[in-house]
Amino acid sequence: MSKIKKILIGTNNKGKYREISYLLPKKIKKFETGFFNLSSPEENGKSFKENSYIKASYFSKKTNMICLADDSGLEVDLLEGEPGIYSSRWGGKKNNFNIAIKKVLKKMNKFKDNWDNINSARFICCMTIFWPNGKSYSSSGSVEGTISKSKKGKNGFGYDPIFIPNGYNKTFGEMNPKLKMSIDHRFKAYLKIKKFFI
Ligand code: ITT
Repeated sequence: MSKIKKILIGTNNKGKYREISYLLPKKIKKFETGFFNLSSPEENGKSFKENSYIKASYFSKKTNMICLADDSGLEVDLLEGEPGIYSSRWGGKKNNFNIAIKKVLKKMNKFKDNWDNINSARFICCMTIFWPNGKSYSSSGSVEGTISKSKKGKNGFGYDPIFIPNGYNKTFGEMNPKLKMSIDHRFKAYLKIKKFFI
């Protein structure tokens, strides 16, 4: 199997792009969707896996490059798994995370009495690599944690300021980004596809 030497990172989310590029070996040549002026396809899949496949195949077919796409999100047990695959949409058309975070905290506050009892949540990530010959490979990873009662920290992106991974007392937003990227859902999904690169 020949190793991948250059890849299109199929995301229009800057935070994700930064983290995926950090995970990939330095010597791999990385391309952004912006380089090809591509906007995202409609994500009408029913799972993280389906949506990551939709993105990876779409961007690969548009560019004839091997593409790595990620579909990810936050599942909160008290909210019966919401926002889940709609994590990005909770931020509205402009993907505003202050709005998305407020929505989570507001919904959780409705169940205030249960928050401490049922405070479990997880980030999930599914990555798909799609090759121009139609071959694809998907992997997923997750990280368990709890939801902080208020926003903390300015690092990372998305829901990072309210997610406290199990075993730590800081949110991903407060944590050193390198530490986050060595324990999170994206890192765990990446470990299973690493073999295609090194
Ligand atoms: P692309 O589809 O262009 O990749 P997107 O932001 O729309 O960008 P998703 O549909 O996969 O991507 O939505 C994932 C959302 O889940 C993302 O916008 C964040 O709100 C959240 N999320 C995923 N991983 C996260 C992480 O590591 N830290 C914080 N929030 C994360």
